[in-house]
Amino acid sequence: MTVDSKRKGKEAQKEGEELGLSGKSCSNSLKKVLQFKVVYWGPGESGKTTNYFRLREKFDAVKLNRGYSIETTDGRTLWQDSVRLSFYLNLAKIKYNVITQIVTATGQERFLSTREYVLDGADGVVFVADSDPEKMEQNKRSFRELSSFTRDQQIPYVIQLNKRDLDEPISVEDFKKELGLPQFEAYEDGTLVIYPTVALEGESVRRCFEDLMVQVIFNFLRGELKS
Ligand SMILES: Nc1nc2c(ncn2[C@@H]2O[C@H](COP(=O)(O)OP(=O)(O)O)[C@@H](O)[C@H]2O)c(=O)[nH]1
Ligand SMILES: [Mg+2]
Repeated sequence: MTVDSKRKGKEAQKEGEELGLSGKSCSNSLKKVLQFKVVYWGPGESGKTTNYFRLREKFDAVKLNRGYSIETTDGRTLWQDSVRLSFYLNLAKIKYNVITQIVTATGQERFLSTREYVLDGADGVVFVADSDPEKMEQNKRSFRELSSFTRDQQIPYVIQLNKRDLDEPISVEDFKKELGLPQFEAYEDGTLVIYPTVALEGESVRRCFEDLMVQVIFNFLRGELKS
């Protein structure tokens, strides 16, 4: 599960621009297996389960399990969705098999304790917010909750502003103001401050996931270098 030498880790950072995620299976050059857990977090009905279904389709060729989802009688997620995706990563001439378990938490108030549990051992988080202006309070509450659970852990995360196809979505500018995020578009490393998506159509779902995975993987490699 680990990257073996510091030398390789350093090269990996230097040659970060060569990094590429691929769903394609590969040959005998496979060297390492990395395992991660990614949580989709956000208020109820923001599109977390939809994200997960779309990802499952996009990585269909290499998915390891079918994923499961338990719903309440009104069709909402009761416990959590889970799927494992397997893909390959080329980094500094090393081929990694990255296996990622993806879980989504229920947004329903009465299951608060299960939401906290879902974050246990998370290597990365995608916060899925709703573009419906009427859902802003819920977005903010859920974001605060996430921050309070992850405050001391420095888990990499990305923020997705979903349902951009709504008739009158909140403007990106207002959304950023409400959440206290910077108004510029991207950070220095190229990741976006927010990822506008239409999960229903799978739009930008994969890019958002991949940008998070790059952070997750580098975070892991940095940890390896220190130890
Ligand atoms: N218009 C629109 N509806 C969406 C989008 N993504 C999800 N939905 C709908 O929002 C509802 C809640 O989605 P779901 O994925 O179950 O939300 P969850 O509670 O966060 O898991 C469903 O009816 C979805 O079809 C989107 O991008 N646009
Ligand atoms: Mg759900």
